[in-house]
Amino acid sequence: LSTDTYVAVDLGATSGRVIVGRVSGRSVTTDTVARFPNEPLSWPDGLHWNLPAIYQNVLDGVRRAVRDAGDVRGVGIDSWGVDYGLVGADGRLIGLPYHYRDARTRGLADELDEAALYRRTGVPNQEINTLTQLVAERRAGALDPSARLVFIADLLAYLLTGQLGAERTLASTSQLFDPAGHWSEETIDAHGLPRRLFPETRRAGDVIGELRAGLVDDLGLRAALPVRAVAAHDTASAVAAVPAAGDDVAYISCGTWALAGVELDRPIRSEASRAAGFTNELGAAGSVRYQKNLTALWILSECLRTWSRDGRARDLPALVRAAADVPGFTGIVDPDAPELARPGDMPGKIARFCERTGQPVPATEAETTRCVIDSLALAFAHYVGQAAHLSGSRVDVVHLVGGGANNTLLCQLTADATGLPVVAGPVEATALGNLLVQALGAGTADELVAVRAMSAASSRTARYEPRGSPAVETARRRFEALLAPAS
Ligand code: LRH
Repeated sequence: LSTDTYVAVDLGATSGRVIVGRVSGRSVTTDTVARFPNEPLSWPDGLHWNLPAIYQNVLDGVRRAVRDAGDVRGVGIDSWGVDYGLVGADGRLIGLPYHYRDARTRGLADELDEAALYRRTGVPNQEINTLTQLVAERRAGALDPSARLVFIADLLAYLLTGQLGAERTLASTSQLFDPAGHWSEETIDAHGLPRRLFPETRRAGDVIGELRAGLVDDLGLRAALPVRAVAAHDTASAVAAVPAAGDDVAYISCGTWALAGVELDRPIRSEASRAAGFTNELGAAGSVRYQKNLTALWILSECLRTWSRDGRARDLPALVRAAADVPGFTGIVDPDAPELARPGDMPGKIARFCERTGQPVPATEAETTRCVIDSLALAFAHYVGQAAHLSGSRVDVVHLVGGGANNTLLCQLTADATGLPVVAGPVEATALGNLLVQALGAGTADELVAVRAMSAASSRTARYEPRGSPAVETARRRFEALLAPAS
């Protein structure tokens, strides 16, 4: 059997990686050739992405991939959603892309007409949305009328190939795209944005272009190398690689963020769905990812960042082990609370949340870690239940993919809280989805089934069975009560 080699560039909001995949017959083997932190820059005018560092890391990774793997068939790039760069009429990048946690959108999402936006785009208001960011820039007079908007993965593809475009799964995170498959012109017009800002869309599987001539030498390539569009939204790539055999599954893609939901044939734009905060984003083969976005492992990274200010580095796996040994379901928080989406003193914010809501306040690092993990498991159970209920879907098993699949405590508690088996893994679902979409196309549902089967055949998963207990039931009710005032 012949083996084809592809390179996946997977850019997450906390770290990036370059992974080589060798695809043969019914399986794929992967090799991570580069891993690098993605640290925002706090500049005088706000919080930005360090795009030059990302670009350099991507080039170094692709160079290493080509050196190690030899004959590479293509490169695919995926990234976190919502953020973008602006490219001027002369083709040059205008400034550095803003980070979605930059404060310029603070409070702004509340001013937008959510009911109308949800009907048009299937995406509820969030400060991080591309639309909110663009409205902030337009109001500040900072939007160049001749600019084009390019999402992060598409921006890297642009820097590598010179070709501009907007891959549809990424565009669907913006709150400017109709999940029927096109930009929402009404939304663009209603917010005073120029239509020319929005480039032509492309689909997973399309060839974007070949690497610029200048890079062919630099990367040690013998011939031109195609860059192919994948499901460029990292979550869409992860969902494409959920190793599910049947339809009755919910997914949780858990990393910096957690996205919990189900895949559907068409969007749900009902009032109840909007009130529950579900987004309708697109999947690799045009399906709808009906999901709730939650701040997730970032809450723990921020805790670690605060604790390690004493000069002693903390180790997350050790903290999770310690968390398993302290009593569970004491103080719990809503991971979707706005203050937990903002940087700075996370342990203090967690303590104040518990205090304000009349709960026991976690006192130690282990207790705070336990509080976060319990809260995530309860949130996952709540939103998996809501996704099933609002979409009328049956859910028999929950697939948890991404970095969270390494967290055994989180996986077991998610099984307990949902009352359903949890299949955890693959950890690198996003990169697998990226590689397999390049290899198999995945423009159709049949191809997507093949992608999932190959992912299942190629990855290690662990199964967690629910352990029914009255304590979980009580905690579930306490979690619902925490959400009640907001909804
Ligand atoms: C997860 C993710 C998520 C959101 C957020 C900004 O990495 O892509 O789906 O879009 O980042």
